[in-house]
Amino acid sequence: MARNKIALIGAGNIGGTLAHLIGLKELGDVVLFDIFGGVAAGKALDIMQSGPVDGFDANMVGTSDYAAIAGSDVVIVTAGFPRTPGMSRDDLIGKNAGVIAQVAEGIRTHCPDAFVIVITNPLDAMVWVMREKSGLPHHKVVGMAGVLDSARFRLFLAQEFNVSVEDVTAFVLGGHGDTMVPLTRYSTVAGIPVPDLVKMGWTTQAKVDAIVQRTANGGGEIVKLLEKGSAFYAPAASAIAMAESYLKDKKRVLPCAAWLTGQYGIRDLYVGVPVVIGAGGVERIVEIRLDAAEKAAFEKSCAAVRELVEAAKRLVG
Ligand code: PYR
Repeated sequence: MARNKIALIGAGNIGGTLAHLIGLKELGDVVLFDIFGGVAAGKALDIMQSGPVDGFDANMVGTSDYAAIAGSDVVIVTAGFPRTPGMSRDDLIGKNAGVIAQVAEGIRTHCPDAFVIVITNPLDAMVWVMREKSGLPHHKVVGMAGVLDSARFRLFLAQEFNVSVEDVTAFVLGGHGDTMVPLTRYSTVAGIPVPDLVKMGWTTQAKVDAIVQRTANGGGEIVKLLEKGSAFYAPAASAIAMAESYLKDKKRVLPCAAWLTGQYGIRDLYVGVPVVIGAGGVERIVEIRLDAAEKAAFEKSCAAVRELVEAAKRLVG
């Protein structure tokens, strides 16, 4: 059986980490694309040379020629500019909308059957640009944000409760921005919802509120620390979880920016919700019941995403 082919558009920090994880997990062969073809080729060769040590077989090439992504099963897009301290993700729209439109053209031409995962910010609006300009079906184009945001939420909860991250599940809905909605009611330690843990005296509501706030600022906290660039290890790991679920038809339930057609009362918008990812792409949108406050927060987040999509339309529409 031939190996899967995975194209990574952008050979920066996330692109390189993605390629390394793909090797370590033996998910397939990699084409690392970047306008700086030498950087892409250098990283591809370097990572491939770690194969004999780590015990993986993968062919990895770097290129600045879109033709090399032909026939890819999965494309993960990180091309574009990252934030610098003081910037919000939304501030990137002017720079990144045009970049994503160009990448979408390359995907439309060379691998229109791929499953496409967008990581570039501002995330939800960039997924919209990718879908519009690539012409791929909506269920084959998604955004990586919810897995990352809930990983951050899980970590902070695990630290607060002094338990393994493995036993913490967490749920984050909405856009990948300041308005994201971490849902404590659907976040658990070994199945026990966080509000019950507050009642059990494991923590206080004030501490949970602070964790929710830290989760929403999770990307910004790292941008401030790095001073140059934004997070890359956790974003790459999150996108790999999505790619693996697609390639292995695992049907994992993962929060992703997915196209809503009336679910949650929202129509024609890419925004973060739980979905099932399998060989069919986004196979199902999971619609959970929200209380009035959660619904209001989700709708506020959707309104913020819609504004960004309108701005993207003016730029590349
Ligand atoms: C984040 O760290 O949240 C990004 O969006 C990269």
